[in-house]
Amino acid sequence: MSKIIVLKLGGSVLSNLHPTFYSQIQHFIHQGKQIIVVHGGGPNLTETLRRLQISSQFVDGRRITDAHTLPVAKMVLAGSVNKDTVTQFHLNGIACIGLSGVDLAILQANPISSELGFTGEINQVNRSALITLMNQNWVPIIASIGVDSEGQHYNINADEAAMRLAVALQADQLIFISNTDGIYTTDSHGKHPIKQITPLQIKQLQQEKIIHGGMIPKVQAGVQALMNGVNTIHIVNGGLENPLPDESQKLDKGTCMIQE
Ligand code: X2W
Repeated sequence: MSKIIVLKLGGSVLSNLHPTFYSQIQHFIHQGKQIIVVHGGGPNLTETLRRLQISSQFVDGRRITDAHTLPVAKMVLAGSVNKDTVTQFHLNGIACIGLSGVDLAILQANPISSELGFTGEINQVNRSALITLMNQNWVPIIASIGVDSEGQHYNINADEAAMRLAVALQADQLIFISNTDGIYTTDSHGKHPIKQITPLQIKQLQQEKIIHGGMIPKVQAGVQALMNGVNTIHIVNGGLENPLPDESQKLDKGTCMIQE
């Protein structure tokens, strides 16, 4: 079985990760596991665009990336967010290397539709580059910017990028780390987190609009990863103590597992 764990770090949780997150990663590395991080940065990007008076528009959780938005996406995601993330890992004693999907053409992409502009989807992953980096015991920390054969860059939803990497590497685990307790239903008694969910239940909750907005690419990516050979998929709250599931606590608080 593969010993690769792909972590997707949502932009909303980057500055809010529980300190035990880093000790868990160190523990995994000690156990001989190989870690790859894909990070988002959507909220930082939206805020920077707002300051530049460029509006943000989304279709089903994916940003429409026009010619004004693309250079800002590269600047924020591959620039400040990537470097800030690398620094946090470094300060917590984890050897890592910050890259975007453009470097070594790790994320090869094409446009999704004319409506979404320079928003891309990944059609190929440079696996051998990632394996070479991981064999150096470096954790690759990747910003979700892709490139095509003509050199055009694309903004890629980071949940989708993490899923593609996990599938390409046939990872053992794919863990989406955000600032919410996975998926939950709400009624007059409050919030009810869902601990385990199947692709069929996800479809139903999407139809009922209980799963909506930014959760859509996340659960779709989770289902696709599951269908394409990734062993376990989790959605966890990175602000909680020991947020990453290990063998004994796969269904703990703040954790949602997507299962067949
Ligand atoms: C995302 C990339 C960043 C991202 C965006 O522009 O916001 C698309 O939607 P979070 O923090 O994980 O949401 N790209 C195409 O996914 O960030």
